[in-house]
Amino acid sequence: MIRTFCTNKIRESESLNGSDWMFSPDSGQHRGQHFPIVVPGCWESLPAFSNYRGSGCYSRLIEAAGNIRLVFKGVSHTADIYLDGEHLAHHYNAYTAFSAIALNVPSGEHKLEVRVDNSFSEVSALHVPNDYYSYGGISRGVVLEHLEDAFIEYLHVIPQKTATGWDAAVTVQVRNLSSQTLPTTLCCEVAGQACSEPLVLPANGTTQWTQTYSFTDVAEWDIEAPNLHYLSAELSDTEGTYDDLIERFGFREILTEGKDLLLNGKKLRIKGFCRHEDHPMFGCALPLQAIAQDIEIVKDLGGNAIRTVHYPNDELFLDLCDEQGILVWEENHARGLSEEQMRNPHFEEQAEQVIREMINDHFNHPSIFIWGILNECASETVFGRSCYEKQFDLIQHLDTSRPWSTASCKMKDELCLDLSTVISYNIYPEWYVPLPTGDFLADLYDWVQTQAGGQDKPFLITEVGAGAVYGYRNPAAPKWSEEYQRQALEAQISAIFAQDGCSGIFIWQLTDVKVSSEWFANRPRSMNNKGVVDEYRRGKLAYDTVQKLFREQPSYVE
Ligand code: ADA
Repeated sequence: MIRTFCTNKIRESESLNGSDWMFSPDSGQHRGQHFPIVVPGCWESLPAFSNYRGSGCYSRLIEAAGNIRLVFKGVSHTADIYLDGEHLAHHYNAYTAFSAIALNVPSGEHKLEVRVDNSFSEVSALHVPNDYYSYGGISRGVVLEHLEDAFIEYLHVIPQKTATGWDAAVTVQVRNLSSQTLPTTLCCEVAGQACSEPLVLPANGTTQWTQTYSFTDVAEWDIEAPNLHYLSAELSDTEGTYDDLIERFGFREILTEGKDLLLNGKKLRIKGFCRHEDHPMFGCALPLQAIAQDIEIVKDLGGNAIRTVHYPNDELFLDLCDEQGILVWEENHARGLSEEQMRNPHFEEQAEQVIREMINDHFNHPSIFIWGILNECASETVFGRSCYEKQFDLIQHLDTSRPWSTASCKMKDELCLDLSTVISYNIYPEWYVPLPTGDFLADLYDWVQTQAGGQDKPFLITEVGAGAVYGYRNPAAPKWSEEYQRQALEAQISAIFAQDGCSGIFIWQLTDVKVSSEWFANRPRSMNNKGVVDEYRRGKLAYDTVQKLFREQPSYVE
């Protein structure tokens, strides 16, 4: 399963998820041996590989004939795909999807091999030892698609409010795999309105078709009523319909207006949580049930938003957020990179590729309300600023319909305020900084208002929190106790909601997560312990406090 709804009724596809895979590591005591392994999953879930960092090969047999496309929703973190020994594709980064195409495959059984590497080295600019764990394996779903000579690569829709209702501006991209020009008919249906047109597809190339549909009476997508609609396209020729693609979207508009963040014209108050894809039993490969549980916890806590720290998430998560009316800050992959790390010769290309793949694949999700980039990277240096500038330009080129931002920890050294449409800060008063949150925040907020490009924009706190080791109770409330975390979160959240001009908060963080043991700072238990629930999703003392403070605040402000 790679989506929560059916994405093809015509195109034949089959899931390659399951237990038909074998894994063989390239190094260590089990080098060269073969182990049965479940896909999706992380190799850390196998007792023999709980601590394995390196490379290895996944393999299985598939039945195929003709043109096929193998879709990988995520391989952590570098993948090379081989069919019967022939190299089909290379992909870097655990957190975005990619595909491999093979043409005219002879009918029969074929060997699929996926070489996977999660090691740290200079060629990996984004997966570095860090305050979260880079797991190994085929960590998201895999699908085998059987294609004809042309197929629909993607459907994008931008909903826009008009004086009489809504417009939906649609783009369809079709790819012709053959070396001949193909006449075809494209039929595209948006929320029940269909339109068809003949197209001539150039040989070995792609064609884009655009159309704006108008609606007078549609159910809007909203936090409280997350109404979804379908968008589908089909390709036909004289012999009939041979390919299709189905997407889902919502009629909703996110705008910034002065200091306000508006959803369908209503001023938002963000009550959010930062969430890593991390679980002690599944690593970063959370099954649908576990993802759904996290979303239920957010809702139970009174939350209305999740920040996907620090990378794009599994699309199953986004599908559930669309269905549940949870707003998502989705960000590209980067955490805390110094200028030196940003000068890695691979950084620019790798980071930009993540942005491209993230936006292209997740374009239609109504839940995504902000694109974020480069969490706590070198936004205080001139070189760092040039990287932010390029990446924000790329975002604007790819999607004109959402605000963009970056979560900064550079306080008054920040050089990139003017580049973001929303000003966002990660702050840790009452934890790393021994100051009351109200004073600390007011001082920072007032400074931002004096800066060119800082004033008159929405302002968000994208991280705040304190560590607590689950079960460590002590009425004297020393640091790391659940009592200390409860007090700190109560003070932090109350002060942030009381700050004029602040559109809301993302608590760091939803759950405790594993950190790389190679990371220089490390932490008690080699875990980041600032979760409101621990890694097994057991609530800490702060749970009820956060719940009360969040539930008191409405999602929309008058
Ligand atoms: C940073 C960072 C997070 C996490 C947090 C913390 O702000 O963005 O990834 O490391 O601090 O726990 O200190």
